[in-house]
Amino acid sequence: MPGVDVSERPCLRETPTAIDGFRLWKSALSPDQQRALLAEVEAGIAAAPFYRPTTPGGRPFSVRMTNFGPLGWVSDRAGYRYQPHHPGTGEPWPAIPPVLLQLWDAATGWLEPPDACLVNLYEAGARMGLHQDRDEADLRAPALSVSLGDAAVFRIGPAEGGRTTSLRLESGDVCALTSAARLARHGIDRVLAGSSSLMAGGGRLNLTLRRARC
Ligand code: MD6
Ligand code: FE
Repeated sequence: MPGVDVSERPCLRETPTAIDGFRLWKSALSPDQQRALLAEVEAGIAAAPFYRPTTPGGRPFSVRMTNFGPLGWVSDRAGYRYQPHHPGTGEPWPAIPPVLLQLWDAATGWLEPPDACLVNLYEAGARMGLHQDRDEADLRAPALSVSLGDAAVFRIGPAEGGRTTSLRLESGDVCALTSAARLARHGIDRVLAGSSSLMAGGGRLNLTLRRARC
């Protein structure tokens, strides 16, 4: 994209939250950085198209998914797991965009880079039920996510269940589940259609970076 330096460091000012270990950086990516990242995601999905996974019980997810990086999170009748290839094409996943590796460094300080980047596409009506991210080998490593496109209502609560809190995740926001919140239950209740003009045709993308293997 002309005039946009995708290697420019994201501007990280942490927004305090009331949840121990849940970290939030509102507007971490500028509009130019969001457009540049979107262009990189679009290049990646040309090689690794979005597909609709099913739960182990056989129910289709309302989001479509793909992955970047050495490992990708997949779900089907055989269960949840990380694997090195796209289930549809059989090809390795595309590389994680460098700006996301920089963001991981800058935001988390975790020494090992992420080896998996799940890409979720929310089209009209898509949501994500409350879940825990727990398929990773070392649950001390953080999980960091970037939101692009339409805003979403994100819900988060304790690992053991109980009271949840809702907050809005908007385009360019970055959040992380770390330490005491690494196993927090979280999900997306709804996406606010028309709230962003980043993606032609609307919708929301969420990119979640994780360390799947030690
Ligand atoms: C989403 N996010 O924002 C779903 N997981 O579409 C997640 O599931 C998530 O935001 C781990 C860490 C941060 C997240
Ligand atoms: Fe998650």
